[in-house]
This record gives sequence, C-alpha cells and structure tokens, in this order.
Amino acid sequence: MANLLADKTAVILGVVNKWSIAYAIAAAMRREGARVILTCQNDRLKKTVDELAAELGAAEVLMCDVSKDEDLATLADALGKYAPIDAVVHSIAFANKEDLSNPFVQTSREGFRMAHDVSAYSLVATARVLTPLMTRGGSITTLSYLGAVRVLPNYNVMGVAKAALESSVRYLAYDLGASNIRVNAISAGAIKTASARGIKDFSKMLETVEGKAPLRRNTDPAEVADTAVFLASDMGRGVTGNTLYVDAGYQIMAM
Ligand code: IMJ
Repeated sequence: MANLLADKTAVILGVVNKWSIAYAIAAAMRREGARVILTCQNDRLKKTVDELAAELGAAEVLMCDVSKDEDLATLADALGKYAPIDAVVHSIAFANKEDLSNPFVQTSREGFRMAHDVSAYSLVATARVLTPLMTRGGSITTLSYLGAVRVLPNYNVMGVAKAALESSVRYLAYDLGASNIRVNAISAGAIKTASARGIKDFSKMLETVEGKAPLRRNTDPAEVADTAVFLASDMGRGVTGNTLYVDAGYQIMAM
C-alpha cells in the first residue's frame, strides 16, 4: 500500500501504550502519509504517549480527557492550526472494573452513567467540537465490539454502551452526511490490549475464537488499523453509518 492518506491530517484519541488499537491505527496512518496528532488522557500517560508519538513521527500530543467539555474545547482550539482535519479516530472506552465482573443486573446508576459517558457520549461530544474543523469533509471512526449486539459474559454495561455507540454512529452519519463527513465503527475481534488486561478467562476466549472463526485465528491490530485507513481514505468514500466487523469472521458463526 502507498500513500492512501497523502495530504490528510488525522487526530487519534485513545493511545495509552504500544498495544493500543489506536497506536496500530496511528502507525498505519503514518505509513500512508497522513499527518497524525495524538491525544493523551492524563499526565500519568504523557511520558509513554510522548515516546510513542516520537517513534511514529506524530506532529503533536495534545492533552484531552473526553469526559470534560473544557478539555474538548481546548483540543479544538489547539487543532485550529492543523485545519482542515480530515480524519478522527475515537478508540476510547471505560467502565468500572466491578461492573465487568459482577452480574449485569447489579450495575449501579453511576456505573451505567460513567460507562455511557466515556464510551458512547464522548463520540458525540468529540464530533461536535471537531467537525467545524473538517471543512473539506472527512471521516470519523470509532471502535466497537461484538458485545454491542450479543451477550458476552462479563462485558455487561460495556455491551450496552457499545450499542449506544453504534447507534450514535448512525445518527451522527445522518447529521454529518450533508457536510460530507462519514461516521463508522469498526467492531474488532478480541485483542490483548490494556483494556483486555485482567479480564477473566480472556486467554480461553482467544482460544475459542481460534477454533471457531472462519479464518481459524484471532484478530491482528494491524488489520483493524488497515480498515481504519480504508475508512479514512477516499477509498471509503461511499461508506457511512456502518459497523464493519474486523474479527476473522467470528461474528457470522452460530456453531
Ligand atoms: C472486556 C470485558 C469483558 C469481556 C471482554 C472485554 N472481552 C473483550 C474485552 C471478551 C474482548 C475488551 N473490550 C472489547 C473492551 O471494550 C474493554 C473495555 C474496558 C475494559 C476495562 C478494564 C479495566 C477497567 N475498566 C475497563 N473499561 C472498559 O477498569
């Protein structure tokens, strides 16, 4: 592949370490010639994200906690000098740890609110502040998971939040289509990232997928990243409002 994103500027939210799906996406977008700006949630992660940004040749790392409207406003301000922005990647989710291990029925009001705020509403808020900079159209891509549409033990409130996220993708696609801004989700197969650490029986789940998926293997972050490149590129110009499964085909199987 070569230069699918030449002369494009991409903002990528959600890099925390080199195993992050957002990091694989940033690397693939750099490979295709994009100018890349990363965001970082907090000071604790800053050193790691700065190092990864340097490795990638990212233009800048900007601080942004997507649960804070002030941070999003500051981000939009700081991105002004890079406008027009062509691509935004949202690879962010959070639920309280106990809500990913207790029975779903135990989910507290605050736990439900928190998961939806960080994992679903943040896409809407990000779109609202960044689309004014996307003056030549472009693409917004978020990351989802099968738990949005099927029950996976322990995924719980995250599944409900991912369902809200995928629905938000459709409503945003409708609103922003008139500005030639496309909005899509990639539903990635299970990948060992920081967000999968400590999840009970995760390794067993990866083995199950290997045995059952049409491609007889798990999902590589690099193939999720190449799909994100496709969506951000002019090759993806006809695709909006969709959830694309990049999961070695696992999603089609019943038995
Ligand atoms: C997460 C929980 C349960 C089952 C899971 C996952 N499976 C997969 C994940 C099968 C693949 C990872 N995933 C797709 C997520 O969206 C994870 C989100 C997440 C993870 C954590 C762990 C640490 C924490 N809060 C979290 N919030 C969201 O405190």
